[in-house]
Order: sequence, then structure tokens, then C-alpha cells
Amino acid sequence: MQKICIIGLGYIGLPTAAVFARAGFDVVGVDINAQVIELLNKGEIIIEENGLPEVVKEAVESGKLRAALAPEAADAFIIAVPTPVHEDHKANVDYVVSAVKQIVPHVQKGDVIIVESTIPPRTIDDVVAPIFKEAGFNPEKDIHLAHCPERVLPGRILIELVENARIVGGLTPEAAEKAADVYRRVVTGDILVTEAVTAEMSKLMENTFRDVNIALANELSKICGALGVDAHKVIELANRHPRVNLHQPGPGVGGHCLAVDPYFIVEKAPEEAQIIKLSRDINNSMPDYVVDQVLRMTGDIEKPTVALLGLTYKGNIDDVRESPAIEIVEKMIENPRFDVRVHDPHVRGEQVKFPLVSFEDAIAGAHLVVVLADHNEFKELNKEIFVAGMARPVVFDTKNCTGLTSTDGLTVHKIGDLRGL
Ligand code: SAJ
Repeated sequence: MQKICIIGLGYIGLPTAAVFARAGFDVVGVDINAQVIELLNKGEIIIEENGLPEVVKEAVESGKLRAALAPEAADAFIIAVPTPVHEDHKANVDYVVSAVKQIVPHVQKGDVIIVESTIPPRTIDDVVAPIFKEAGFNPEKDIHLAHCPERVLPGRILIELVENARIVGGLTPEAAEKAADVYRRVVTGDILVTEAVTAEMSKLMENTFRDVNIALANELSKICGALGVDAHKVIELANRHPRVNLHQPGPGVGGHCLAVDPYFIVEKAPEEAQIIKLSRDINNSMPDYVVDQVLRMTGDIEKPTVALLGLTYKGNIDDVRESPAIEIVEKMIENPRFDVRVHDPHVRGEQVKFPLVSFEDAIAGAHLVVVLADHNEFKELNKEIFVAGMARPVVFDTKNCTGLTSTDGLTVHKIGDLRGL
């Protein structure tokens, strides 16, 4: 086992490629984006992730990692392409299907083929294996087909790729073992061998667990808003119970995992998946809830200037996919009542469809600042900056991250504490 071909050089495929190259494999990374390929071959990347630029540069310079537009023969193939959802929330596995079709001509008997992309239950059995069958392979005997879901947290990807336990689900027990061998070369965490469908379901339930718990926290926020209670204090106190772990409320749930994966279960078992569907609805309702509170906070001003800080789906990353902050910004721009200014120190202009301004320009003369992402930059802001720069110093902290409290000259509202509004 020497050579690995990785399809998809995004947030998962690229760090995975770099980690395998660092471990001594010959790695070829494949992507449809020519710019990504060209840059990577120079040792450069466009993704923001802790430590990744250095590891990639070293891997490319050592000759162990290179990029190409088309796949080539290898001992193992890893597919790490996106699985978005269609408008109707059904999984779109088109990229996975096309990646599999792309590698088929290069696959030889005995190769290991691993799908890391998140997929609905039974996709390996019902969608991927049949493609190999059609191409003349016996998917249970000629090749080793497995689903090994990625489980890394953006911001900690390089650490978690190596240290997290890894679920390896094979189409056959032998396929699972062969795929496990690939990961054993780089992973220090436990390797948990199982069947493909169990791996698919486990991965989906990890993110669903988190989504449902966040929905509970968001619902708690709304309840506390209606009853005049501080939800943040409630969470802090309740979590002192040894078996309680309430999650944190926020402006909604974003990213391409939590906001998407639960639908893959709903799709396959709509009658049974009740809490899962309701949780999605509750989390999806949060952007409207935030805009409603902004309307309440600025109702007495004819055309308030509102500064929106933070666009990414969570703090200290540059990823705006499925970000509730983007939805909030777009809703507010569409509403002629507001004069909106937007700032995010981690986001480049070309990532969004509206103009971005500097922090100073965003808050100058504003009647309300709304914090939508928990970037470190926003955690360090002090009261004086707002009091000096804003027309009316009011901050709405939807991530409860600034540490600011209402004191002389500054009013602070939080997503879970709207007392005084
Ligand atoms: N969020 C809250 N409240 C919380 C925690 C998170 O509102 O208490 C929000 C975040 O702000 C964000 C969203 O949830 O909008 C998702 O963020 P996250 O940090 O929970 O997770 P992701 O999407 O960055 O990564 C998740 C991880 N899954 C789990 O923790 C179970 C990661 O390990 C997976 O690899 C990743 O999904 C994936 O790719 O599936």
C-alpha cells in the first residue's frame, strides 16, 4: 500500500491528502477546480484552517503530494466530495456518483475504495456498489469498498484527523479490515470496524445529536425571551448537574454538516424521524427570530443603521456555507427599513454577494451592532469602542461571546437574555 488517490480537495480531502503524504504515502489529489490544482502544485491553498498551509507546503515540497485534474491508478482511493441537499431536503449524491464513475477506469482488482463523504444510509450498498458491478467488478470480491465518515471539527481538522476514533464500515468484513489498514498508518485514535450501513447511520446520528441539542437550547432561548429569564444563566446552572449538557443557543445552525445531515435520515424514515425534523425547523427559524429582535431593538428609529459583525457559520473560520448569518444579512438588506453595514475579518469580498466594510466603517454612527459569529476579534472588543463610535451604543450578541454587559453608556442584549428589551 503505497499510493493513494484522493478525489475532492476541499475542507476534508485536502487535509486528508496532506496527512497521508506526511505519513509517507504517495498522494495524488484530484479536483475539478483548475485553480486549486495549480495553486496546490505550488504548495499553496485557499482554505483557512489552523496549521494547514505549513503541512501542505511541506508535503508538496517533499514530492509526496501533488494535484491533478483527473484520477490515476492507486492502491487506495478516497472520495471526499460534497453531498449537499436539494431544495426539497433530499440528499444530492451526484458528486459521489460522479467521483466513483471517474475512478472506475483506474481501479484494479484488490484496490481499496473509501467514501468519506457523508451519505444517506445504504448508499454504499444501493448506489456505489452497483456502479462497480455495472463496470464488470464483483464489488464484494474484486475490490474493498468501505464508508469511513470524516468526523473532524473545522478549526481542529489536523489534530482530529489523527487523534479521533475512526469508524470504518465495509461492504464486507474483509473490505472493512483493508480500509482500516489504510487509516492505521495515520490515525492514533481507535479504529472501529463495522458494516457500511452502520457507519453511514452512526455518522449521521453524531451530527443529528448535536443539531437536536442545539434546537433544545434555541427553544430554551425563545422560552426565556417570552418569560423574562436569562437562558445563559439557566444553561450554566443546569450544566452543573453531572448528567446534563445543554448546548449553546445562537442565530441558527450552519455549516454543511449539522444543517444538512439530519435530513438524510428524515428522507429515509420520514414517519419515524419526528424530533429530528422538528429540530431542523426550530434551528431554521432562528434567523427570523434574530431579525424580529432587531426590529424590536430599533423600532423607534426611522431608518436605523445596523452593523452586522461575522458571516461565517461559526467563529475563527472562513466558511460561510449554510451560514445563518448570511441569511440574516440578506433578510436585513432586503428590508428597506434598515441601513445595513457588514463586516467579517475572515471573509473575502468574493465569497459573498454584498459589500463588506472595515470594522470601523461598520460601527461608525450605527444604532445597533449585531454580533453573528464568535470570532476571537469580537471577543476582545471593549465597551469604549462602541460608546465612542456608535450613534446609539446597543449591542445584540447572538453568540453570547463578547463578554460585554450593560453598563453606563452601553446596552447589551443577548440571544438568550432579552430582559430589558
Ligand atoms: N452551534 C450552536 N450551538 C452549539 C454548538 C454549535 O449553535 O452549542 C452551531 C455553530 O455555531 C454552527 C453549527 O452549530 O453554526 C455547527 O457547528 P459545530 O461546531 O457543532 O459543527 P461543525 O458543523 O463545524 O462540525 C460538525 C462536527 N460534528 C460533531 O461535533 C458531532 C464535526 O465533528 C464533523 O466532522 C462535522 O460536523 C462534519 O463534517 O460532519
